[in-house]
Amino acid sequence: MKMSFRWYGEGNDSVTLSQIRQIPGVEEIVWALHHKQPGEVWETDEIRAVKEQLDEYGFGMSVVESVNVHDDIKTGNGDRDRYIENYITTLRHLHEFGVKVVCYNFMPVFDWTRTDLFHPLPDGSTALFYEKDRIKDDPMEMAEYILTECKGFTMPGWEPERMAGLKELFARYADVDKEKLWEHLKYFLEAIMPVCRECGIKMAIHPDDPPWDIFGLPRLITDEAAVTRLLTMVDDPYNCLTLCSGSLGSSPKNVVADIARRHTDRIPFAHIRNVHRYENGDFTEVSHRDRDGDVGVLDIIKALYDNGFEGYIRPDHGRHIWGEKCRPGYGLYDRALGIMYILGAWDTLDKLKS
Ligand code: DNO
Repeated sequence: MKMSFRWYGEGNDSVTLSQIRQIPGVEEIVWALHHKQPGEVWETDEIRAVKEQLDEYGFGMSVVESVNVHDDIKTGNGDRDRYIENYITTLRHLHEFGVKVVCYNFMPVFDWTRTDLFHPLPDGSTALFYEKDRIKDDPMEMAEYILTECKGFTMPGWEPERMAGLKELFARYADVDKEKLWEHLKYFLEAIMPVCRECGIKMAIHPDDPPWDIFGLPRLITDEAAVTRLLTMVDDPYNCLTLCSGSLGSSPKNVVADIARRHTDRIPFAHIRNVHRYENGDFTEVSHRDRDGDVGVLDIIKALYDNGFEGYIRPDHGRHIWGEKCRPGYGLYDRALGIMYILGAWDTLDKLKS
């Protein structure tokens, strides 16, 4: 297992590489070119600039999160073949710099969705929160809230340029039902797999977050059956899953440790975080500690460990603690605590084995 940490890039993150270097055990930075729009080619000089920054601190750059998929590919129309060609060119460029895993998503219109980015917790910290009933309302209102709350930091999937065209985007998905979306995902994966094989890059889809349909938009990667469908529909070792404990674990029907155990060989990357679920379907994010939430953090770590997981792990969203001002969910302090928790569990399992 290799421990990693997500970083949004110079000038685009409240956390610095020198701070990350002081967290024990971090070997890799999970990165992206966040200024790129979906469908644009990532040029080698842009990738090289990131490499030079990471080299200075001795970090690897094996995992990219995300190379976003253009809406024409998801809706299966317009210029999808041209955008797939661009995606392939980006994969080839990433390969030149040793990238091994690309985490991406196939969620229509929105990436992850929450209704409150700074929800107070009883311990005085704040965390991301999802209130089911608010998602029935107007998506425009939600987009405006997210953009205001992000205060200058662009959230992946919620870029102001995309949100400005939200109505048109919704219209483009009007006739894309779940089955069509599956077909479009298959088309995309089949088109890129030969290049992934050639370049040794695993495409690790991120589960839909939350794992159910929102605002009438279909969502695919929501449970064990969907994961199995994805992995068998394009049965290629380079077609993989990012195991996101919090995304899958916010639905009570998912036992994430079982999914981890069954599919370890197709999981090159894991996001570990914890969620407390309420009876009515709301959920709040909590600390990484197993007993603070409901996703079964320790069972998940043990499942991966027992199956000889050799991929990358990163702590996922943390709470905002000690007054830290940061991107929602992506501060330094609670994610660093998360790393120590995950490494504590992993090292203990190692010790018990020897
Ligand atoms: C949320 C993240 C997601 C993820 C994308 C991958 O915090 O886990 O935004 O990066 O869905 O494309």
